[in-house]
Amino acid sequence: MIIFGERINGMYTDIGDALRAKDPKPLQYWATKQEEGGAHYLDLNSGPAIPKEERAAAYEWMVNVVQEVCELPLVLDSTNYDAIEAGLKLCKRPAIINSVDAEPDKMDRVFTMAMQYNAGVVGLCMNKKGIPLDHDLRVAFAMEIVATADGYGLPMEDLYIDPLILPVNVAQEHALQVLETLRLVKTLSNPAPRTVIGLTNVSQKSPNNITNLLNRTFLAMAVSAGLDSAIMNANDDDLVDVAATTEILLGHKIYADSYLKVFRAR
Ligand code: THG
Repeated sequence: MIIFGERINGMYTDIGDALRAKDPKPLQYWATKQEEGGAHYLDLNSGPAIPKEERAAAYEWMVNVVQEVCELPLVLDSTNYDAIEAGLKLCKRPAIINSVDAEPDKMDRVFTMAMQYNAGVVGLCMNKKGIPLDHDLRVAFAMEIVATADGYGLPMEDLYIDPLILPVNVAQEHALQVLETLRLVKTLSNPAPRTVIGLTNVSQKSPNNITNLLNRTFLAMAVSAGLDSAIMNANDDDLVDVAATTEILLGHKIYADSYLKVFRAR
């Protein structure tokens, strides 16, 4: 399981305020804290905090302040590709572009950048018409992305297909379709692409007393279906423990009594 820490996102008020005030401290606090929690990558998303024309400069600033305190590689989470490219130029380690959908013009721009900067890519199972419910349509979008990535020479281990999980409180029927998509994506090519979800989406706007349970339960179900990585709360220790335990129970890692400690030391 590869953990992408989700917390440096302008939708959180402390990060949104820090982005507007150019205050590095909250970003640096969460960079270090997520690394301690078990994150392997840090997702950086300016969210709506920054107007479009200032996003490239904001991304340069975010990448620089995070890299001052933390060695983890970065996931640049934006639909503004000028902002992503500005960030990629500054990344010290190979980054991941999050994200592109199955639209040909966008894929051309993103896969060209990925090859130029040695970056990975998150490919979303949707197009300009939106997110389909049916797993067959999601998989068809995944196949277009896999074929295009392969045409550019991107290794499948650098492609992360995201079936797109939605909040269960308003889109309950999507969860099962996402699980089926994860299973089928692993049959599209050999080697198969990697898979990722924005796990916390599933519990968004559900009551506080059940959000952690939803996230932990869906993570276990999704890993069993073929999930390799998740943008998630790296500071929910029980959730990170679930991630470690799925690896043991699926036989991806060899059991030792100390497997939780081993997982966190990686
Ligand atoms: N796929 C891909 N990238 C993504 C997503 C995805 N990036 C963004 C998002 N989805 C993943 N990141 C988050 C971050 C926070 C929340 C959900 C997803 C979130 N947080 C709190 C909550 O549970 O309500 C509260 C935020 C607040 O305090 O305002 O919902 O799906 N490729």
